Amino acid sequence: MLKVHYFPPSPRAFKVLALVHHLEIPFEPRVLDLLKGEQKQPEFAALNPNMLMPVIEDDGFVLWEANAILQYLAAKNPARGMLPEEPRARADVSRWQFWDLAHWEPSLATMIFEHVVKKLANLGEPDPAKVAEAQTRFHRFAKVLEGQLRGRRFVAGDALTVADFSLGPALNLAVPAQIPVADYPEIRRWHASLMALPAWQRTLDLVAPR
Ligand SMILES: N[C@@H](CCC(=O)N[C@@H](CS)C(=O)NCC(=O)O)C(=O)O
Repeated sequence: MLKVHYFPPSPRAFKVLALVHHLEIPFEPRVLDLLKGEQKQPEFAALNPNMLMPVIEDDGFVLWEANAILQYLAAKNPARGMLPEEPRARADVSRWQFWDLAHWEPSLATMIFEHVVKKLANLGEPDPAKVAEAQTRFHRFAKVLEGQLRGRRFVAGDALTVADFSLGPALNLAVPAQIPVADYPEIRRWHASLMALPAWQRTLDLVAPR
């Protein structure tokens, strides 16, 4: 059975768990507590030498990097259409997943770290200079995503794809991470439609603090 190694509060973990739920893949949850340094244990470092989660194990095949995991799981379940087979449609989805890592995620990760992780891990107050820099970067790229979503239900068109599962999860933390989404009605509309997905709700339930 598919094993998913994850730290519940992480949006990168959410990407994988939400897709696993959406594709209705049975899985064995392997919770890893990053706050206790469990990612540095030799058994986990043997799976991912970067000592970062999420990681999956699929009958002996180990894969890390959340967006690569999304592509793999979607490709294994082609009937669900989460990663189109037509080359241009597929390239469009990949483009948004690469854009996620290069441009979208870094600013969001900084805001999440400064406002959420620091509180969780008792690492002190947010650094105003880092927050300001992340916000400037966020606004630059949020305008691009806002334009892309105008006239489209989802990022790559009217069908849900793994691009949505890459780009959406960090916005689940928009309120506590103080991500300035107020001026982006298309982004808010799109994220609300992701929140309404049964798979999104099941994942929120799974990762909720107990
Ligand atoms: N590019 C990787 C990033 C993975 C990553 O940075 N994971 C973080 C949590 S969100 C982690 O495991 N951190 C543990 C550490 O820094 O020790 C991916 O998308 O999977």
